[in-house]
Amino acid sequence: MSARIPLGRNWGRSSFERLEGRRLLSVSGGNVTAAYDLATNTINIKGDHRSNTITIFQDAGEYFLFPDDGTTVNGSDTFVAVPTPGTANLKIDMGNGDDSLTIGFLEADNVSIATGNKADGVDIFFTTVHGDLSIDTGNSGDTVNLDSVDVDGNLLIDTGTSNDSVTFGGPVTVQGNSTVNGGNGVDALHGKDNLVGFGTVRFVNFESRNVMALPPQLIDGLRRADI
Ligand SMILES: [Ca+2]
Ligand SMILES: [Ca+2]
Ligand SMILES: [Ca+2]
Repeated sequence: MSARIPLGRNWGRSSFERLEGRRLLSVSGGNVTAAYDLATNTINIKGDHRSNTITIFQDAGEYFLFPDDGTTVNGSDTFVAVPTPGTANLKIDMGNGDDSLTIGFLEADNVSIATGNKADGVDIFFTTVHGDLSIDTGNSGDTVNLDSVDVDGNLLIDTGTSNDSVTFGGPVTVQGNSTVNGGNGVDALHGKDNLVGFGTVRFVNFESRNVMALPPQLIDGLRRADI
């Protein structure tokens, strides 16, 4: 299948899905749309109410979106390539459902991620964000894992209600300010020593964490109750 799948087209999935009853009964799968907006230099990626699974990476000036577990991207069950003039903003809204988003081996400007209700997983590795990286996983027990990530702007992670887990599995460097908020629930923070922030670093609302000695520059901004 050609990698040059037109973006934003309606591929008539609804009629196809009526023929394939299993998809109607299953909450996994669904379709994710990806469309590049030149005016804002943004790739808008939108999931639906089902449990969508996609992986995004970059190669040779194109962003690639790979669906898995029955999910499609712009109707394709293989992959979609999104060519852009240079590094682009990624605006990702996975919608409700138990979504799984993996981002790796890419460079982007601002990256904003929302995963909505239900239990979601967000994994980001070997990625450089030239602007801000914001991750909002909404309600339910969500998992966020960052490993080998550089952020030139600010980092904002908010895992919302229910019992969530945030892991800095490898080095994460943030030039701006970092706020990692577990929200309501009993939230776990792992590997916080892997986060090196040159601005203020705040870990808030985490009830369990693998406590490591914080470098003095990371103390600034920490609320006493959160240490
Ligand atoms: Ca979804
Ligand atoms: Ca969620
Ligand atoms: Ca929480």
